[in-house]
Amino acid sequence: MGRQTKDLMEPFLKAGKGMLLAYDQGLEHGPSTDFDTRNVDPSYVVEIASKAGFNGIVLQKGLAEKYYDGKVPLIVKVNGKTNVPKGEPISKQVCSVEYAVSLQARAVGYTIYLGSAHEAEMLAEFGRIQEQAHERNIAAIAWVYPRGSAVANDTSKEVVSYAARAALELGADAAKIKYTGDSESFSWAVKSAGKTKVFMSGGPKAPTEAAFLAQVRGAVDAGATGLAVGRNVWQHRDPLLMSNSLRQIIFENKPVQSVLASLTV
Ligand code: FBP
Repeated sequence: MGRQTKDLMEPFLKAGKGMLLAYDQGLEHGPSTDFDTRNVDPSYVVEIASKAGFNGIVLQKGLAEKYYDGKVPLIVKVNGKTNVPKGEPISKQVCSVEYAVSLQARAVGYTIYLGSAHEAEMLAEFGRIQEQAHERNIAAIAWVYPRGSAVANDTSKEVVSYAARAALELGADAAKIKYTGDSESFSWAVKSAGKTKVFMSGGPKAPTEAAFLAQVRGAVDAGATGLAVGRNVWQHRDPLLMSNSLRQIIFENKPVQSVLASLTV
């Protein structure tokens, strides 16, 4: 029996599954890349989280300070970067675990660019943050995104499963990883993550609703705990309807076809 007996992801789960709403893209990509006049307003997205039944919301500390309404459990991203610098990616700590806790965070989130020339710095920083989070009884969630000139294909089975395993080895309670493109290969990533819970990362808005729902279905079939999604929800013409479809797959185990039918009515 290991030292960790309590499931720190419990606040973010319902019957073992979870759906998290990510809204840190304003820092990561800039407002002109991802936002329109509706979703540029943080209140719009914060409201989606509770109205659409999300199990958690991911915010940087600035948004958490000014917009978090306490209605769904909070994950504060404690590192971040803009996309202005080019070259090997690095994302450093911008918020302490202590400060995240003071904002009511039940988990902290940290991005590791696996394969970057700066990987070692992020691994060391996450190591410290994970210990501080566990000392305060909150979860440490790792976004593990293979990236940099050493990474040829960031969605291959080998690379994504390495990301998942790295999260387990580093003590993350949950890993947010990219979909590999099919359920069978994603199931190897889920197995590689062991007791670390796997959340599929949403990615840019998919070309069709059917395409995105099929990815989510594939991830759930592979044993993922759920989904951490941003753009495919708050860029959707009707975010509540889209979230309802996602809930049907994640919590009710419905097939894509029946979910699609309710999405197009
Ligand atoms: P999306 O569902 O919009 O992809 O959000 C998930 C996320 O991990 C965000 O938390 C983060 O801002 C973004 O993706 C990072 O995207 P990228 O891989 O383009 O840097």
